[in-house]
Amino acid sequence: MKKLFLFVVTLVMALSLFGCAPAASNPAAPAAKAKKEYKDMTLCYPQLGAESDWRTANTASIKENATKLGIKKLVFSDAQQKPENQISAVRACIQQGVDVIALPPVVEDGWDAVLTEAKNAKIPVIIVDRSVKADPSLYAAHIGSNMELEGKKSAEEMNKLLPNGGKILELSGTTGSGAAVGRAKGFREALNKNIEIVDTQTANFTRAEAIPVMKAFLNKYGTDIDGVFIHNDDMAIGAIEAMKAAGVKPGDMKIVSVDGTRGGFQAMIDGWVQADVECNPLLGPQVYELALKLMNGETIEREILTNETVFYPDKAAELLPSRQY
Ligand code: GYE
Repeated sequence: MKKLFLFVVTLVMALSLFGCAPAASNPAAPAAKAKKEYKDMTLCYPQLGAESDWRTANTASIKENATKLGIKKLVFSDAQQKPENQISAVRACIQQGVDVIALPPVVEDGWDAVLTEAKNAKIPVIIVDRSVKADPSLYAAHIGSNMELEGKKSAEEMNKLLPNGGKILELSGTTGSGAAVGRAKGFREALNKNIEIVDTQTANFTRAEAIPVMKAFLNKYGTDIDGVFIHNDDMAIGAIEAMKAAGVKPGDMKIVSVDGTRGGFQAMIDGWVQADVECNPLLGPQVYELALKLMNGETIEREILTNETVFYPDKAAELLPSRQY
């Protein structure tokens, strides 16, 4: 009887000891959940195109940082500025079950359906660079520039360049893109009343398209134009080519451009561009940092705006060698 009692006591003690150990690593306990690291991350970046030097630098920043941080996989594609291609690329990423989608949307509209699909699949989406017009509950955050502010800064430069007013043209970015819409809006809001925008045309942010658009402008309005607001440096370079061909001299028409690429700096050095409003494409580090936070369910900021400045010809030669794009 005594032996049986001892046996039971020993058994109970052994069981309780045994039972204690696994309790510390109870899988239900939050402390036990391993934090995700960059090496666990598959990120989808359905790039919108390769239309400009800005875009090339943005792509490089995403690719280089994927390697530098050692993420598991980057699913990269190029939609060639076609919204339908970009939507298909997002859909393919949802099917692959990536951890996070970072989307630089070519245009603002048309995202609700595919963003809903991502949400249903529990894949967080970070909107990068340009904005979307979609229900904010459909994406986690936006990282990029304040395009309206860039437009406002551009107008302030044009106001300074044309203190007595004048006639100007606008070479716009892709129709319906957050960058073009925001820049056009901010520009109009801050432009002096004595400056008239006589015409506006898109050249889709490309050098190649800007040449015929500027040529047609010059044919139509002659050289009776005091300035041109150009939504990016690539289009400025194309427009300058058309101006040269038409006999326009640097400074005859004041040019305010956006981005601050090496090409834009060179155009300032050559006297063609009078002010270049910075737009920073090097968003890779911020994208991955935010994506990791989302994978770990951490609280995040919904709107992360890039700090940007304005560059002028007087410092262009000095700064050009240190420009990264
Ligand atoms: O200014 C332009 C590019 O969305 C901010 O897109 C970006 C714009 C940039 O093609 O060069």
